[in-house]
Amino acid sequence: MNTISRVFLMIILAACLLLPAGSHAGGAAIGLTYANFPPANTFPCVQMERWKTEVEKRTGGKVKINTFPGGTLLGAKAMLDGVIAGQADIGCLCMAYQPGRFMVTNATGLPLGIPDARTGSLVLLDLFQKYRPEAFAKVKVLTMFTSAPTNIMSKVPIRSLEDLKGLDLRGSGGAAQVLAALGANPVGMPMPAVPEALQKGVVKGLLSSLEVMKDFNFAELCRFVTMTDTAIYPFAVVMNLDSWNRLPADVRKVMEGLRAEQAEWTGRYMDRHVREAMQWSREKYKVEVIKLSPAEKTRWDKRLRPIVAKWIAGARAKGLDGEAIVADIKAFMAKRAQ
Ligand code: DTR
Repeated sequence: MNTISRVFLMIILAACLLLPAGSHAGGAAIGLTYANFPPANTFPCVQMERWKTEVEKRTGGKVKINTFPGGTLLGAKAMLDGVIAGQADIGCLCMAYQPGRFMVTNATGLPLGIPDARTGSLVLLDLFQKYRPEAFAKVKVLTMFTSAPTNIMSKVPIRSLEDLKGLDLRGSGGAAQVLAALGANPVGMPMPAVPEALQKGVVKGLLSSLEVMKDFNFAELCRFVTMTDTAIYPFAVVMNLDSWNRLPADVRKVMEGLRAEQAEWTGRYMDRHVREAMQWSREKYKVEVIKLSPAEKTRWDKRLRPIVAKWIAGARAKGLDGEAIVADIKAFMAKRAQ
C-alpha cells in the first residue's frame, strides 16, 4: 500500500469513528415512502416533513423517508386502500372524505365545540385509542390530528341564514352536515379540487379551517369570512402493516414515541398558522371578518343542535353506541383543555 492509499484509509477510518452512535452510514438505510394528497405548503404536508425529520434524526439515520406531497403517489380518496395494498408505506388521509368508512373517528367532526386544533388532535387520538375502530384494522396508525375549527370563506358576505340559503358552498363530512343544517347547498370534494371549483364559480365559498386562506390563496377570491368556529376535520397517518412489521424494534419505538407528540405538534402549528394566515388575509386582501350578532348566532346554533342527535341515531342503526362516543369526546375535551 503506498503512502497516499494509507492516508486515504486513515481518513476513512477516522470518519467512521467520528460518526454518531447508531448512525447507519455502514448499512443501507431503510427506505420508506410517505404519500400525502394536498400541496407541499399545506398543514398535512408540513406535519409530514416534521415527522420525517424527527424520525430520521431519532433513528440516527437508520430510516430514510421519501415524501410525496400533492397526490403524486396517492390521491385523497385512494389513500387508505393504497397504503393497505402497499402502493405507499405510509399515507396521510382526511377522514371526512369518506364519512361512512370512519364513523367512530368522524364523530369528532360533529359540532361539539372543540375549541382548537391542539385539543381536537389529542381528543381524536384519545378516541381512537379507546375504540380502536375496525376501519384501521389493516394498518398501523402512526398519528392522528385535526384541522382547526371551521369557518365560512365566501365570495359574497354572509351575515344571516337568509344570505346562506341555497348557496353552493364546499364542505365534506361533518362540515357538509353543518352547511346543510344551516340551509346552504353543500358540495363535497377533497381540498385539492377546491381552487378550480372556486375559480370556475362551481362553489361560492367553503367551510374549512382558515389557514387555507393563505396556503391556497383563497383570500384572493373569498373576501369574506363568517365566523362559525364549528366542526373540525379529522386526519390519520397510517402505515402498511407488512412495512411496519419489517421495522426493527428500536425504529418502531421511535415512531410510537412520536404518536401523541406529533398530534400535539401539528395542532399547535395549525392554531398558530390560522392566526398568521388571517392577519395576512386582512392585510393583503382586506378580507372582512363577519361576527354574527348574538341574535343571529342563536338562530344558527338552534339549526345545528339536531345534528348530534341525528348522528347518534344513525350510529345506533349501524350497531355503534353513538351516545357513549359523544360522551367520551366531551370527556376527552374536558381532560385535554388548557
Ligand atoms: N378542512 C378539510 C381539511 C383541511 C384543512 N386544511 C387543509 C389543507 C389541505 C388539505 C386539507 C385541509 C378540508 O376542507 O378538506
